[in-house]
Amino acid sequence: MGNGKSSALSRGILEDLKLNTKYSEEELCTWYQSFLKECPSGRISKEQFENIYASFFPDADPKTYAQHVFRSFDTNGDGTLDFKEYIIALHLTSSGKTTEKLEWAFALYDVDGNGTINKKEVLEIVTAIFKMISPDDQDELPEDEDTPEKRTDKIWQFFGKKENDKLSEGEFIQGITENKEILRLIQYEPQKVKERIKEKKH
Ligand SMILES: [Ca+2]
Ligand SMILES: [Ca+2]
Repeated sequence: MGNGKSSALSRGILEDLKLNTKYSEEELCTWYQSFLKECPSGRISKEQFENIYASFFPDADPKTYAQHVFRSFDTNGDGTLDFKEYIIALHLTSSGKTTEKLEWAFALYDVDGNGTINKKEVLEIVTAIFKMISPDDQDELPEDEDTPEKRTDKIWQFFGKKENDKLSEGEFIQGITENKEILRLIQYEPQKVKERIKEKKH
């Protein structure tokens, strides 16, 4: 179905997105036009993505976290986010089903992408999340989770894991589903983050 116009969304991608998200064809086409306005190349670079995060957190350091989030959305690993990856990201973070969100959270924590999560990877993401929490807010955290190390220990214990154990995707999802405390501790978008993004949108 050769489609000569580069500004039109290909039928294949459109059908794929309609199937995997709740968005309508109309919505997708409208977003595609505004996406192209923002990103004429049709791709979001890692730097652009970091800048978006930086604008949400003027007094924190969201760079590391933004890099991890970027990696988890860049499903084909080419170092950019195309429209399809961008829409899937939008879908996951707003209207995705719980299992979809947890699968994404798994991908976020599986830093090296080898299909399992070790304790070092949990520490890496939790550390990145901590950089987005202001010192004042960190002071208010419970004593047994007020540093990335303590919080990681707590998460790891909740999963019933020993120091050098690994977590499979199934264990990760099951653990979180059965224990809401883990969900709170691993939270990819801390509550404060959500509030700020909301404020910013108004
Ligand atoms: Ca990509
Ligand atoms: Ca891993």
